[in-house]
Amino acid sequence: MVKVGIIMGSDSDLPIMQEAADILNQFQIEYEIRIVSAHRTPHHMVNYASTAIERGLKVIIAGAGGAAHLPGMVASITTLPVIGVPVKSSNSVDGWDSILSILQMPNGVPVATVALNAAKNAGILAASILAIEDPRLSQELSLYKKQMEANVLEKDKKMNQ
Ligand code: RP5
Repeated sequence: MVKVGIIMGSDSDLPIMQEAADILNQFQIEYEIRIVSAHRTPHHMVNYASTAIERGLKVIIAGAGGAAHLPGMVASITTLPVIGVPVKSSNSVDGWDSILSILQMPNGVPVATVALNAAKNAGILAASILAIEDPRLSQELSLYKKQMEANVLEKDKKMNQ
C-alpha cells in the first residue's frame, strides 16, 4: 500500500526529488511520485491534498523551487505531516526564495523543511515517521545509522594512517 506521496511543482524538480524515491526504495517503503503544481494546477493540488488520507497516504514530501508555495498549501489542506524540500530551480535566486517560502510558514500550518535540495533527508524523515508504528522499519533505520557511523569511523581510520 502506498504510504508516501512525493510531489513536485515541475518535472524539472525530478533530478532532486528522485533522491527521496531512491531512499524510500532502499527502505522498501511504497510511494507514489507525481507532479502537482500549486500555481499551474491549483485544482489538482486541492484534490490531491484533500484525498490523500482516504487514499492511505501517511506522509507527503513536497518539493518546489522559486516561489515554492506547494508544500505550505498542501499542509493547509491536509492534516498529514508535510515535509518540504526547497529546490534550487532555474527560476530560483540562489535557492533562498524556495527555502524561505517553505520554511517561514505561519503558526498553525507547519511544514517540516529540510535543507536546500535535501530530498534524501526528506525520505529519511518520512521513514522515521512511519517507523513509529513499524518495528521492521525502525530496525532498518537503526542499521542505516550504524552503517553511517561505521563508514565515518573507517574514513577517520584511513585519514589517520
Ligand atoms: C516551481 O518552479 C517548480 O517547482 C520548479 O522548481 C520551478 C521551475 O519550474 P519549470 O519552469 O522548470 O517547470 O514551481
